[in-house]
Amino acid sequence: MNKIRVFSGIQPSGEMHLGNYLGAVKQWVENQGKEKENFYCIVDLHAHTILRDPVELRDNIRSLAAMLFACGLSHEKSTVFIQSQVRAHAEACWLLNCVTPMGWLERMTQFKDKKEKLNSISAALLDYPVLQTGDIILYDADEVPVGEDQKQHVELARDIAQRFNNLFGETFKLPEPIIPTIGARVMNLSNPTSKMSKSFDEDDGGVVGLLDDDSKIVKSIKRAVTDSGNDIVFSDDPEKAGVNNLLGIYKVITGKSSDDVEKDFEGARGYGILKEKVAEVVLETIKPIREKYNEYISDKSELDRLLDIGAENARLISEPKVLEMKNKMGFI
Ligand code: AQP
Repeated sequence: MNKIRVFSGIQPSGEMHLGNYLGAVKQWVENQGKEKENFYCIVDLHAHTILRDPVELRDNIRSLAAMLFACGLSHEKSTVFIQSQVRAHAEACWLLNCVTPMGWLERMTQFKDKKEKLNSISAALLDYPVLQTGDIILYDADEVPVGEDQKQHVELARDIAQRFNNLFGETFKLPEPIIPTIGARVMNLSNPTSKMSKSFDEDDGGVVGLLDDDSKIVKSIKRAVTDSGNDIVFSDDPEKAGVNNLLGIYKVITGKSSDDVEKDFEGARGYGILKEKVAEVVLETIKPIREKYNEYISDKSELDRLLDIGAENARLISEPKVLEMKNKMGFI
């Protein structure tokens, strides 16, 4: 029986944060223990949808690669590679552009959100989900483990794949988004109604970077916005979004049930103890990752060697697929 194939990606658009880790990368590492074929991609072409400084981008790409290996991805259990080193991705994007109606892209929530926050936007920002569709369907991925913010894009990838199949004959599998039940949306600590994000942190304290030092992390968690009450319970009340976020982080890291999490804080007065405990488990999680990161980042040639192995594997699958697309579309 064929193994389930998994594809997911992450942008080198800044330092990896707790949201990326708990919402996505933690699952990727866990997938390696299952009978699955895993492809994890550093989507650097996506990162340039918002113009990047070349020196910074290059550093970010290697730093993210070191971070992914430090989190536990293994070049033996997963294909870990850089998107721009596998040409089929950019080529598939053009071919898929030709079958994607403009209206499908204009209604993407992430495009609308980013458009609001930026002074000028590129055509590539609108096209981001088409490039992402190519990333996924070139590998005939069955599963795409992502945070909740990416669900709409994976659903669009299904629609585009289906449209291509209808127009040119059965070519692609239709992928499924796999969203974790907890940790799927880690919110900004200073603004708990917005998701934690690499590129947008208005007050510079709402995002926990995996490379932040301990004192910065403790300070950010202590300053996390909460409400004026003192009940430490999960709640849908928008007023309690901050407390809910802290409890969610604690829950996904400890692996406890919601009831057990609430029991840990029974009888506590005020949110000080919650913040203290959350800081404690976050630091415990991040410390070993940071130590391994320092090892990977200090050996550039070894890091590049691991990434070359990944790119080679990725080409073996994606190049024949893009040729199949071109043949079916009538190119010679
Ligand atoms: N706050 C979050 N909570 C849970 N999961 C999250 N992810 C991102 N933010 C959160 C998940 O991380 C994976 C990689 O994300 P990405 O780098 O491809 O892009 P993104 O979703 O746009 O993440 P950022 O951090 O907000 O980056 P920028 O600011 O550059 O756009 C995805 O699976 C995502 O769901």
